Amino acid sequence: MGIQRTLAIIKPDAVAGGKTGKILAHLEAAGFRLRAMSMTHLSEREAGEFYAVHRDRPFYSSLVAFMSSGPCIPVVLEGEGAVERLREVIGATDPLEAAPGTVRRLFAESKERNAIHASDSEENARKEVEFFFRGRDLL
Ligand code: 3AN
Repeated sequence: MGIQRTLAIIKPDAVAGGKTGKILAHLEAAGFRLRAMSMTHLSEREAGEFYAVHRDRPFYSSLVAFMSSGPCIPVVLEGEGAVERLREVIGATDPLEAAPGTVRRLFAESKERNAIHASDSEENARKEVEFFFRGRDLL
């Protein structure tokens, strides 16, 4: 599988709840290396574009409102098989279903306000890294 890069976003619920440091520590302890990080407040248009694949889902407008409700922290993480590994480390979408010790089980409030996003494929990881970072911001 080799070394991969993937995108995580510490979502507005976790940033506002003062959980950023703990989540980053958790990711570093899980073996990921940080390659880029920023803090940004997505507009509704940007959040809608980022989640465009979910446009037809019933939770889309609520998700877009939540993701543009406050600052979030996109980070690029690198490591062996990083895409799949990060999905394991964050846990299931719903924190009630997420395995013990996963980021969502530890830090998420609900299925929507679920603390962290992670790319779900190598192709989406590339697109999502590009959405937030380019050029010299990516180390
Ligand atoms: P994941 O983030 O685990 O890949 P997706 O891609 O199915 O989950 O959903 C994207 C985001 O949409 C989730 N992170 C969550 O914030 C929100 N979401 C997913 N399903 C629901 C739902 N049934 N109700 C409310 N929000 C949801």
